[in-house]
Amino acid sequence: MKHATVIATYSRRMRLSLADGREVQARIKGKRIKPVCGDRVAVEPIENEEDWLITGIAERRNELTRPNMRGQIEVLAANLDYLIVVVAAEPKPDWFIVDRYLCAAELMGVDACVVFNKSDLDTSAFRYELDTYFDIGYDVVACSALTGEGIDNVRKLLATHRAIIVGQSGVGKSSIINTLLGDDVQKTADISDKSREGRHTTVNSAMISLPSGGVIIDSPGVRDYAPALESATIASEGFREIREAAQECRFANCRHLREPGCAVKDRCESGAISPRRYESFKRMVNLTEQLADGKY
Ligand SMILES: Nc1nc2c(ncn2[C@@H]2O[C@H](COP(=O)(O)OP(=O)(O)O)[C@@H](O)[C@H]2O)c(=O)[nH]1
Ligand SMILES: [Mg+2]
Ligand SMILES: [Zn+2]
Repeated sequence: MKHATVIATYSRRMRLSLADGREVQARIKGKRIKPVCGDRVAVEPIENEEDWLITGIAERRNELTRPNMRGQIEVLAANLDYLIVVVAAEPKPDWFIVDRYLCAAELMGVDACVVFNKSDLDTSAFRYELDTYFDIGYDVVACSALTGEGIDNVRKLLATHRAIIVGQSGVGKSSIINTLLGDDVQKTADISDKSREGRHTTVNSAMISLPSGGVIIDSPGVRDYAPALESATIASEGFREIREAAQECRFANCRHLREPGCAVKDRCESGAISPRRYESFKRMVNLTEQLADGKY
């Protein structure tokens, strides 16, 4: 038995990188296991075929998840150590989606940054929100995949990481990856968003090694991402500044909604916590409660 890393997924077929560096195609044994990009898998060759067979998945260090329409948890990628949320002036940023990705990163225990792409466009309207993320302690990098401005900073952030790049469709994720790859490397296969229309969608994602170091996973745009949380009470763990303030709430089981002596609410009122981030937190709590009730 050999081990391999899943580097691309196309429905039930996968592309693997074997320990010796060879890349091969593979099928999956049975219907029970669902490998994703970043997984370490056990594989064996299939006689008289070029395909290999995936027989098992090694325990995951972490997984990026989301609930699907049928109330099940879908895993988008595994074994990551960094998350890059890309936003841009166009399409118009949805900061609530940014917060939900950052929430997912916190709960996975991985660091994250916000990359503001298309810095060649007018970005003045977005300065305020970007500063909010910087103040909370996230890396914030402005860049343009078009002009190359700031791309070196993205390169530096990535150099030592196995990162997933996420964000609304059209913000420039694939363009950033292609710019990082440079001219001499084959351009990445376009990750299709089209299959997103149906309910029984297949996630097609790909893991790309960067010449400057690091590995990045590109995944299709998810229109309205939310992480799958075990319970609404852990939502506060996904918001750094709320998690920190919560230590000073009067009640240990404070939900930071209407309880007296809530340090989170106090800091919202004083402006130390962004009201929009707090709103994000409340939405995350509501969404998780709706999911638990099967109402999503
Ligand atoms: N003006 C500008 N356009 C960009 C930039 N980066 C990407 N784009 C354009 O934005 C569109 C979406 O880019 P793409 O990389 O496919 O986005 P993805 O869906 O996030 O992978 C394309 O038309 C790109 O040419 C940039 O830095 N500046
Ligand atoms: Mg793309
Ligand atoms: Zn509280």
